[in-house]
Amino acid sequence: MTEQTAYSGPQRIFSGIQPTGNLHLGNYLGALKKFVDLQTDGWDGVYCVVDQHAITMPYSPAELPDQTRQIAAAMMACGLDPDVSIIFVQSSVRAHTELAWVFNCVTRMGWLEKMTQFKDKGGDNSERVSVGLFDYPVLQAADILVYKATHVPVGEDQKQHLELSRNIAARFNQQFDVPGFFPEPEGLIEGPGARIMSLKDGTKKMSKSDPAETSRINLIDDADTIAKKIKKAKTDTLGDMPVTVEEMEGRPEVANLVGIYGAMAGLSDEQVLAEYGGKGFGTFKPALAELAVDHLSPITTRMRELMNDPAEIDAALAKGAAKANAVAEPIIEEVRRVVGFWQV
Ligand code: AQP
Repeated sequence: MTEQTAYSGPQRIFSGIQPTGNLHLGNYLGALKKFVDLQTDGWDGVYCVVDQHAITMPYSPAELPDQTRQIAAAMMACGLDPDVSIIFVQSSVRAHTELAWVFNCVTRMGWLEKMTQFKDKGGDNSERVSVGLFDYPVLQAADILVYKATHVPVGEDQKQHLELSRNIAARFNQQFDVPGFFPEPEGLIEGPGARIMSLKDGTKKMSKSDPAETSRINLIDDADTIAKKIKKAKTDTLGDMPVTVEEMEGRPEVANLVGIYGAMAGLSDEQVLAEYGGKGFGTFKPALAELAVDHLSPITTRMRELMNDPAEIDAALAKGAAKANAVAEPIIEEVRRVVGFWQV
């Protein structure tokens, strides 16, 4: 076996978002906002609406195209520029599923059996959920590696899946004796907004699939709705706002609201508490609502404009698919050769 050599190709970002419902503040702060910051910093970025992941759970085929458009609209409304970054839909680049099959034959069952998201989503019903849901992290590894992406901005919930992608890359390189062929992608997870929690339960992540609408702020909520949801957000009966970060310990709902404020204002928890520590929630919540509305309303407005002009979104996605295919095709071609597939 040849000695381990590290990947030495170009650095590239990949990240994806599922078209499975309304995007929320967690998706925005944990993912979309980071994408835009990275674009501003000059990173080469590939951003994907992962419709093939969306069909791993029950869904409506009739609604999927519009939901896909809505995620693309959100990406563009947040500031991703289709002329700078690659924005496209997963199913329009066939190389993702082709590489996923190769990775299925590299991945060990035991690795997937450890994935907590499958356990959470499958619940006690794991006998009845789709094989696709179980296999989802392998497709996710293919999504990233078919572009030889080196960095993946995601929320903390995706940490385990990213580790799996690293293991798959390393195993492929070793099994086929192609050191450094695939990079072992690194997460860009840390930072404010990595884990935004439900407004109703500070121990549960904010999620599209939570049946309680009041648990999340959606990117398409109007100003009134945002203010009402923040007003109703759960706090606790331990009195006013904590004065120090230590005092937030054991107050998950309050810590979440402070974190949301900080992530949007670009402030640390300490800085937020320096301003609001010791004050009542009657002061803090309206300030948070105002900040959220100021921050989100330009995005919401632009998203609505784009949704009213689907042709603009579709044209951007078509351009993105062509650019994504141009990157992925030579890589999948190399994979075909490495694994010994018949050359036509
Ligand atoms: N609560 C969160 N805090 C920070 N980041 C989050 N992300 C999701 N929830 C939070 C990040 O958003 C990106 C897109 O996620 P996704 O739509 O592909 O799937 P998800 O993580 O499964 O999102 P949801 O809302 O939790 O959907 P459901 O309810 O369908 O499972 C990812 O980078 C994710 O980390």
